[in-house]
Amino acid sequence: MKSVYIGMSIDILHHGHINIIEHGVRYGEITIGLLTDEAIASHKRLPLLTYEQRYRILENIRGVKNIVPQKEWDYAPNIKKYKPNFMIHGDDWLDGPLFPYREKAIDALNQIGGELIEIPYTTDVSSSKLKDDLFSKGISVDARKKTLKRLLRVKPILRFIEAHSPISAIIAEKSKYIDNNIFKEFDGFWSSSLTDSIEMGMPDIEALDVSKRLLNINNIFDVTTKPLIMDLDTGGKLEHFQINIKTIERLGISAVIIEDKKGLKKNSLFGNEVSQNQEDVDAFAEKIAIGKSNRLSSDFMIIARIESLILEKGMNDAIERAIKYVEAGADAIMIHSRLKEPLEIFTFAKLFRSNFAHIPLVCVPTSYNKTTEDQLLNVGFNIVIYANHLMRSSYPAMKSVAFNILKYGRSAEVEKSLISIKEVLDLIPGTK
Ligand code: SPV
Ligand code: MG
Repeated sequence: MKSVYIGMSIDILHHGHINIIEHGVRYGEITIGLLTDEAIASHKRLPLLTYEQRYRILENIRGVKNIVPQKEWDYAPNIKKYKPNFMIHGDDWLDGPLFPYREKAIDALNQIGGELIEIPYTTDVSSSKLKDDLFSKGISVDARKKTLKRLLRVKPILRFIEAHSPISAIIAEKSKYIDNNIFKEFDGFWSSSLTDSIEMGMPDIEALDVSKRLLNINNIFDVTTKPLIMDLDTGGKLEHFQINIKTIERLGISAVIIEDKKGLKKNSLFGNEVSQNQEDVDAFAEKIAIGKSNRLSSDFMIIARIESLILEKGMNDAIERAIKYVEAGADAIMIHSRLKEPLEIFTFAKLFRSNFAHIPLVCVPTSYNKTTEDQLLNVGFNIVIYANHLMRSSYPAMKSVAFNILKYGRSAEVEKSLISIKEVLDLIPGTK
C-alpha cells in the first residue's frame, strides 16, 4: 500500500476537503498533516476550533488513516519526516501567497522520491469566505474573552492597538499586511485610559468613570470580534475594584491592567514632571489578590503594571515588585518606561525572565518607538501594545481639514485627503 500525505487545517469542514480526501484514497493510505494552532496563527487568524477539536472531526472521516501534527505552515519538514509516496494539494497554489510553499514541498518530495498530485481546487466554497461570514455576525462573549489566553499559548508575540471608538476598532480589526509569505494583523484592542479620556475631552486622571468607559467598550464589541485588554488605571478603591472587575469580565474583556500608583494618578509619560506616587508594594499585591479572587473564570487575566522605572525608583525596585506581584497572583506583568532607548526595558525583561520563564510580559513602546517587535520578542516580551496611535493620527487629520475649510471658504481643497463617500458606503455593511 502506497502512502499519501495531505496537509489541512479543517477549521470549517466543507466538501472541498472531502473532494481532496476522496481523491487521495485512490493513491493509497492517507496521513493527514493537521496544522497546529501555532502553524495556523503564524499565517492567519487563530482557528475557531482548537487542534483537539479539529482532530476529533477528522478522525471520524472516512478514508483518513493517520493524523499527525503539521507544526509549520511549510509542508517540507513533515514530507521529509513521513516520506510519503504522494502528496495531494489543490491547484490553488500555482500562484499567489502559497506558491513558495509549493516550491519547498516539491523540493522535499524530490529528496525522498515522492510525487506531488495537484487536483482542481473546489471553487464553489472557500474557508476564508465562510469564516468572514461567521465573524460578520459577531462573536460570543465567552469566545472573545478566551481568545487572549489562546493567542498567548500559540503565538510568540501579540500586538494590540488602541481603539477609542467603534470606528477606530473596526480599522484596527480589519488592518492587514500581506506580502509574499508574511501575514500580519493586530491580535486585539487596547482600551487606553489616555485616549478614552481624550476622546471625551477629559484629562487622563481617572476622572472618566469606569461605567462610561465600559459603555464605549460595549459599543466597540457590538461591531468587532477581537479580544480587548483594558487599561484600568490604578483599579481605584479596593471596594470599587472588586465590584468593577466582575462587570468588566462579564462584558467579555480578556484582561485588565492595573498600575501600582496611588492617589491622583497622572499619565505615565509625564513621569516625575508631575506629582504622582507609587503604591506601597504590599498594598498593591493585596489588590491583585483581591482582583484574582473576584474573577468569574480563569480565562480572565489580571495584569500588574509596574511604574518603578517611570517614577525613577530603580531596577531593583521594579524587579522586587514584579516578584511580589506574581506571587500575589498576577497573570502577567507590564513594565513601563518613558525613555527613548529600550535599554532599561531590556534589562528588566532579562532579569524578569531569569525569575519567571513563562509569565507573560507586556510593554508599551510609545517612547522607545524605534524598537521592533522582533527585538522585544528576543528579550522575552509576549505582548506589545501600541497605546495611543489611532487617536493621535486622527487628530492632525481633523485639525488640518478644519483649518483648510476655513482658509479656502470651501471644501474642494481638502477632498483629496478624505475617504470618498463611496468608500464610506462600502465601509459599513447595510449603509447603502
Ligand atoms: C494609556 O494608554 O492610557 C496608558 C499607557 O496607560 S501610557 O499613556 O503610556 O501611560
Ligand atoms: Mg492609562
